[in-house]
Amino acid sequence: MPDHDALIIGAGFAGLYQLHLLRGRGFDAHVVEAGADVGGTWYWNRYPGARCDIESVEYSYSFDPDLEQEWEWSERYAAQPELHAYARHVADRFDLRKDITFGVRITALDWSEDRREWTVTGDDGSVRTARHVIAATGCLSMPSRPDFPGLAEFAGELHRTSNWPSEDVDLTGKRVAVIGTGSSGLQTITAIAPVVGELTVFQRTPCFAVPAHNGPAQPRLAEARGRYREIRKANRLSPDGFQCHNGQIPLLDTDPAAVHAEFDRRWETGGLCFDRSFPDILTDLTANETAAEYVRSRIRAKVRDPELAEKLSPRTYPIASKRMCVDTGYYEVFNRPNVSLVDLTEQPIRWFTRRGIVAGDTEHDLDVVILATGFDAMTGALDAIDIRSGGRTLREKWARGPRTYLGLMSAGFPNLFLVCGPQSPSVLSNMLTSIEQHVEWIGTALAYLKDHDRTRMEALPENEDNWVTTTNDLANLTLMPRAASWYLGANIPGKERVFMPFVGGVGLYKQVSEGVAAARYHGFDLS
Ligand code: NA7
Repeated sequence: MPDHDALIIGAGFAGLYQLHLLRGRGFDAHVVEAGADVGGTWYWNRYPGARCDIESVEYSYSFDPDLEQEWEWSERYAAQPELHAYARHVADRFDLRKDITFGVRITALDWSEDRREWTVTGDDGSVRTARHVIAATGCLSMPSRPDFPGLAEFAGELHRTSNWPSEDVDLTGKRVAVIGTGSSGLQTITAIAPVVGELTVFQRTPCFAVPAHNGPAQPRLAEARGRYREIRKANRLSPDGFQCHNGQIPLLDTDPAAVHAEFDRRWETGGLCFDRSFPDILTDLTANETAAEYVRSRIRAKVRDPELAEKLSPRTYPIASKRMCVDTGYYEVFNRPNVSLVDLTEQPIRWFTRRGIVAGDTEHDLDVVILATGFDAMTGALDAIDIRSGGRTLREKWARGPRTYLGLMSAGFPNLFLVCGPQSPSVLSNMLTSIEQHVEWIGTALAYLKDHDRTRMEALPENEDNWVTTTNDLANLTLMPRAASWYLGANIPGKERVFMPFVGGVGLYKQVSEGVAAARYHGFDLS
């Protein structure tokens, strides 16, 4: 018999719940985690200002009503320390730590068809066997590593938002550069600008940021506690996995004054529901441009220098085709005398020196460089593991883009489950909603196998092909693939450009994936 019924890779929000759920159903499950503590994303990304862009009452577990009632969120949008504390609380409250090995990174998975088990190797040389492996490895967990010439020469401090030191980093009065203006860059820039001496922001592509209007979690938390079941159910059937009013009337059929009023209303409310104002924003370029121009007008109103405002205004991709950011005073930071912007489209980074960065013809003298350059999204963490089955690696199979059935399994790799894998809603949704749905789907599948005396489950190639085609076709109905985004791997040199998440929404996906399970796992081979 293998060492474990299920080995779970990762003790982030997905791995913790997967362990709790499988244990509760009588499985022997064990988690292996590379970090020194639980929390996943919220363990590693502890940079200044790190904060969730979904409200806490929705970015939280729904599986235990007592947990929902007892945990006190302090802010509408929780910051990293609070999210990490929440993960730690969950681990302790459900006594999960005793089944977690910390500080070991899984390097290889090898499937034995004879024994029907995976051999799982860690970077400490440890070897475990398991009937099933569940990759709760996260969608944004493998940092991208841009190859800046001379980076190793730089004599100052170098930090990455994706792996921020646990000890205090003192930036007071220093000359600091931030490279990258996605969510991590924005949050870092906003947090450190008042502290540092000089801040130079290196921007390759400006982002669209909508205001958070963050504040105390109450009274919304108390209101949510009174009707959590209703909220969670609605979230699971919604497009995005959180509460958004999805406008039904196309922007192009709406009077311009009413369009403006609706944008104003959403801007004042704050958060990511801005792009859900009208159903054609993500499908029609003219509608999209109207929304984009609204945000640009807001940027112009916030940034005093018109030239700078223009540089901060995205013009090269449709709004919401790259992940929008949720900010608290980001644009206003550029009115500070100690903050400057380097537009990399005009002055590309040429190389690092001992003293700083040469961009265009200018050398920027720096004490600290912060890389907020993003992730090898969705596939990076799996690609980093040597996953072998039947003489083939998953890396080889996915060389032309990831292929899965429902984002849950990949044909040829039996008993390997992915939590929020490519071709599932994952990063386009509230991750907590999607994580819970996947964890429960996987738990139910393992229970079904056990109850029916089966030891092997594999996605069938023809169903996988159909699902990959379906997800690509759906994406192509929208403007999403028009941006050079990490959704399609465009941020990683050499990565095949394939739109990876399922754009059909959480609710539709739930119906399909649970329908498949109800039809005795249609499209999977169980033996
Ligand atoms: P993102 O959103 O991928 O942002 C990374 C940023 O770094 C983005 O502005 C990139 O520009 C920039 N970047 C990446 N590589 C380079 C190089 N080589 N040179 C200059 N600039 C570069 O990652 P985040 O960590 O901010 O956010 C990830 C998600 O976490 C976010 O979407 C939320 O879901 C939470 P680009 O746009 O590629 O031109």
